[in-house]
Amino acid sequence: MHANDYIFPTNFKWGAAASATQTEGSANDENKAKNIWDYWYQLNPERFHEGVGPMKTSDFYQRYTEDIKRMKAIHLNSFRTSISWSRLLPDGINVNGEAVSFYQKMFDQLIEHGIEPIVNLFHFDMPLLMQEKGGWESLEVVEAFNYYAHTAFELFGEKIKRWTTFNEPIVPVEMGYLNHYHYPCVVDMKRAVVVAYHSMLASAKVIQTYHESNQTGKIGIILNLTPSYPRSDTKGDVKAARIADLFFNRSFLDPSVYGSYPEELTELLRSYDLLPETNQEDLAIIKNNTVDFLGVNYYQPRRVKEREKPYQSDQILPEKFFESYIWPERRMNPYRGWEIYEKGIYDLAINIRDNYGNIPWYVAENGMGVENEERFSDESGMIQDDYRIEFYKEHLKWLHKAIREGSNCFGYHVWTFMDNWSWLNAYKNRYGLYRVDIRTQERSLKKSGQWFGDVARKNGF
Ligand code: BGP
Repeated sequence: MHANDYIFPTNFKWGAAASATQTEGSANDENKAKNIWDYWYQLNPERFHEGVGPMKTSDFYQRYTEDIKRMKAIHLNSFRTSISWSRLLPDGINVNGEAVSFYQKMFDQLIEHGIEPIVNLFHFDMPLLMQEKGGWESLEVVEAFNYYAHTAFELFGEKIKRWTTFNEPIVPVEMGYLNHYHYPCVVDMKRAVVVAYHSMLASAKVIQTYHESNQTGKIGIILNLTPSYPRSDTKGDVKAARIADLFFNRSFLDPSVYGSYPEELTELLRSYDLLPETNQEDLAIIKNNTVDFLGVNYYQPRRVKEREKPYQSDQILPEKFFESYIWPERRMNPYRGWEIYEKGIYDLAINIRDNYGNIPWYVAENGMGVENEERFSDESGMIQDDYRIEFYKEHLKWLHKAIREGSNCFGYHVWTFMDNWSWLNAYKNRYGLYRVDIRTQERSLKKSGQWFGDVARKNGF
């Protein structure tokens, strides 16, 4: 081995991530009920980039057989996606046989090709029926989610050995209840806290259900951890970063791994009369049902400073306690407008190693979005995305260093396998290893796909 080789542990998972609503399409199938995205698109198509909604996406529901062959062609040994709750249980109770057969066949084909499916239960796609009952604000929905999870375990548990309860539970809280981006477009800290708490309760209940049934796999959660860096080491800046970390990371990380909330967070919420209603029984469920592993999505860090501008809102929102800050050495993704900071992946790995019991974890998403990516195609039509190769390579180097230093990371998943539809951004930011022509649905391998396939085959680079 050369000094510059980056070879990863044996059996390392090299994969890609996706989610049901962003790839399946066939959203209007008569057997599938609406989720909040289908519904919201009907109400406000103009909120979606270029008016493109979740109906068709990349048509994975129809084309999965070919797509799985494409995964195999680039040597992936893992694929993490989600099940659509509103497709599997359109009325919340009775299973949709067509959906069962789709998921069964898709999982079987993955396994036949040596690709492990890692299956997530909730990726932002609340069934409309459940939102009408109050979404995550409602304990009835928490129970309904547990029922859905139980059904999925019974149906697919023999094939699926790694499950996750949620993807990025902060997103529905932040986007849906703090800043008016996602449906139901509420700005209300008190309600946001309830949504966050109930998501954790729902996750713990599902973990309990899993562990108490005859399942033989593992179950975890996927969190988007944003390392929170202070502008300086002054007391004020450090505190600002600590509070941002409490809100955006630790309010999910601590209950997931330790079954309890950081005291400083609880105290802070209490002092503003924002604590949700809890009871001993539910807190015990959270305490006793922690995750077997973590999935971590990493895109960019959070940089903050002590608040300097007067705080305007009459509500107590997280921003009351810090302001974002532009690091002078910041490097931006020139094609999408997010900071690129590769070392962040190392810092979060070391944080998990040192502060979260070195729990097994994997990178569940890491990727570089690019607008108008067609401009980078060569004469043959192949996207020459050297910038993305560079992005992966630099992140993988830091990840490799963390693993060498004892981090218990078992896999790396790019976001995403093929260009897909993304919430309000629709097809604005392209991330795929494969390009998708959204008019013809034709897929073609990008240069980064070729490169990543090589890395997967050699278990490193
Ligand atoms: C993550 C989500 C994904 C995906 C990704 C890229 O937060 O888990 O679902 O959307 O972000 O986001 P975007 O397409 O908005 O750049």
